[in-house]
Amino acid sequence: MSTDSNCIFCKIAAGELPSTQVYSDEHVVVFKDISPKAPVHLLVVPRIHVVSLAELTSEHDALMAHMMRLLPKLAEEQGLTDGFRTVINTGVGGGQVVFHLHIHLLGGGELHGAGFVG
Ligand code: DGP
Repeated sequence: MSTDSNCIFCKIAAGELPSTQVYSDEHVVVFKDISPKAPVHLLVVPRIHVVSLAELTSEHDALMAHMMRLLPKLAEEQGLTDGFRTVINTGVGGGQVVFHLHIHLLGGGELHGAGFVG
């Protein structure tokens, strides 16, 4: 599997760094964001190292479909019965800080608009 030994999310996925994990399977790990922006704030992270949406190829199609279909299941498990927000930051201009593709899953509070600050 393609991983990056300098990547914090690769280390979390490998269990080399701690996280509060809520789900894992052979393709992804899901853990609580260290700096939550809502009562529920999870990060859905592929085990393979992909930098961002901009680096995806057709090789990743099944993985991305898996991640997308997992989101509503996770939301339901977290009690987000009336909806949830997903965010993918891409590149510096998109506010990405950790350069390993991840989907934020947020909910449980008052979320309005698109949350754009700028
Ligand atoms: P982004 O801007 O999309 O790259 O967001 C990265 C998120 O990752 C940010 O909300 C904080 C979170 N984060 C960064 N380092 C860690 C960590 O070591 N553990 C956990 N659980 N979350 C982290």
